Amino acid sequence: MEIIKSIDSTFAEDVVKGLSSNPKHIPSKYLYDEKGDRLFKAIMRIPEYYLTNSELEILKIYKEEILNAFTSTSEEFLLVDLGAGDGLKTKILLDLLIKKNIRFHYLPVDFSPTALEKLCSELSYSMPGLKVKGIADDYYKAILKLSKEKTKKIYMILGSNIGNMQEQEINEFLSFLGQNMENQDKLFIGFDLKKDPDILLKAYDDSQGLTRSFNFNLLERLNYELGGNFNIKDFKHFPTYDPQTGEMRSYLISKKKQTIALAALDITIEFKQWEFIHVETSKKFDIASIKKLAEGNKFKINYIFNDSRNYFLNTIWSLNH
Ligand code: AVJ
Repeated sequence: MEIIKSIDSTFAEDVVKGLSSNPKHIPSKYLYDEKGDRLFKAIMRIPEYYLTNSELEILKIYKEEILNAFTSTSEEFLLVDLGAGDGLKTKILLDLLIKKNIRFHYLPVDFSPTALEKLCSELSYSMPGLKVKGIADDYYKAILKLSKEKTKKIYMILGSNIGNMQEQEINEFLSFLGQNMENQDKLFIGFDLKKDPDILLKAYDDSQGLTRSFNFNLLERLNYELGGNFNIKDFKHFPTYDPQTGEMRSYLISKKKQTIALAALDITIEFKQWEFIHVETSKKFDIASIKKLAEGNKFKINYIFNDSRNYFLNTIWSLNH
């Protein structure tokens, strides 16, 4: 097992920047510390968080077609899993690749080194023949590093992870990826679709309260890692859906006027009553917006796969020049 780690300690900087902005916000990647990883794993397994089952259905039904679309030769490739998490969905493809004796290396990329370590050691145990190398980094740095390798690459972004970015960031990211891809490379990318807001709101405010704990864990992390004195009872978890932009957004709203100290950074943060921290955006898409993203960033869509409820799409892209 091999894990390449290169994470700089920008957490404190990003927190200070985000909490001194108006509106206050914290990048959602910081939701995933050890407890956050555990909670997200649990969220992925509840039916109200429908995304997992929809994407699993697509992968199970179309795995052969998907692999055929990745490559038509016996040439070795790198399967780069951006935001691999616990690999629940990827394992369906890995199983089939191994069964078909296809030559490839699996490169899970995840911002969370703990999630990555768990995934890599679990895989080296359950799939002993698999060549796996974890990359604990953000997407940009990982792509830049990998662009220097000549081997064909299949980039995967599952789970609608791309929806965590704002529209402009998505475009910046896709254009960056395109510039660092070769004609033979492919992008396998999943999109959560716009749907009944009641379904969306339940997915981001589940009846077991797991999503609530997941979001509140960010305040606990600030307390634990930066000496904060947030009292969770003084905040309210509030998810909301905007049907126009397709953005599902989660806020932590201060129920009262209060001053929070972050002792490790020697700063205080003022909250007015009902002032909020924006902690996550999970954008929802439709076919037209997905086509626009592809075309606007010099990609073409080769394949589109959907689940039976039409909740989710997985698509395969290549460069369009
Ligand atoms: C892992 C980013 C796809 O936005 O749906 C789940 C994270 N947040 N429940 C999402 C998440 C709240 C998830 N992604």
